[in-house]
Amino acid sequence: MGLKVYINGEYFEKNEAKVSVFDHGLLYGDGVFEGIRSYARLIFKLKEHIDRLYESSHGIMLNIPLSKEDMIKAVVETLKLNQLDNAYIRLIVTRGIGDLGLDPRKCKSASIIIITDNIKLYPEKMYKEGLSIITVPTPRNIPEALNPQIKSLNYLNNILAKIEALNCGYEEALMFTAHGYVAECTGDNIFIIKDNNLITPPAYLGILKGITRACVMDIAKKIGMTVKEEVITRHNIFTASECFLTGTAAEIIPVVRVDKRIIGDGKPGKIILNLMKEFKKLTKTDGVKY
Ligand code: PXG
Repeated sequence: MGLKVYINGEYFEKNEAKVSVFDHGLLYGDGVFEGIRSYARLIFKLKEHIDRLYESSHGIMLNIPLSKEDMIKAVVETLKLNQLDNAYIRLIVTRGIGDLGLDPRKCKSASIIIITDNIKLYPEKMYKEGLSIITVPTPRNIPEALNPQIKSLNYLNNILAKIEALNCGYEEALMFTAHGYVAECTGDNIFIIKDNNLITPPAYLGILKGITRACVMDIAKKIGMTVKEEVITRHNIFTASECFLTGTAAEIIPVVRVDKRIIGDGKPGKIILNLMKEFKKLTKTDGVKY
């Protein structure tokens, strides 16, 4: 028996799980999503992800036809059905089926999709040795036009940046704001460490307010670091003692080279390793059981 996918209250086999070509999620990227993880049958930061999903949908005036409680129940039920212990959960809400025009009023009801699958872990080498990343020319979307705080289905901005990195032989791209400040990577937030300070760009610059980002900031405070949300430049990254990325899929991943410049001593630093250890502990104890 294969994995089942939830679509609007019904379950479909993976191969049969399909959406209409008239769905505005496909036609226009008109929708929102979340990527969530579970660890040993504990859904990590589920409430935070659900809250962000509803904030994103509110941001695009998309009404989700399920209460948050029912959405949580649907996620839990899908995980149970698929008997996944460690899962990657993709929650998608699209504007739904409409006609070929932009008009969202033609879409009578939102479509809700819950995909749960086995998590594909990044190679262990990346965590042990650290990542080499490259800055790219495509700036992050300006928040006045399409705010990156909305986790929308329109990810072309990030995909273009990813392509630029891949074209240069790098797996990850560091993006700037239109004004040239450090923003984030294509699917991860960025942090630097300088002395006992943990510094990350503020959300108002136009980045996704990552849930792993918030979690790492909490851990850092608990271990006595000073946590700052500050505008940072490329220079600040080059002169940092440690640098890392955070995201639901990647968790905490050290960065040891940016634009071929070595950060710190070129190896995952002591503080990062400690944050990774504390984060791992949290994923084992914190979460909604199913
Ligand atoms: N920034 C962006 C632009 C993201 O899309 C994050 C930061 C990290 O946020 P969380 O809440 O996960 O700590 C994300 C999350 C992937 C993938 O395949 C990653 C995300 C979305 C879709 C795919 O790596 N991002």
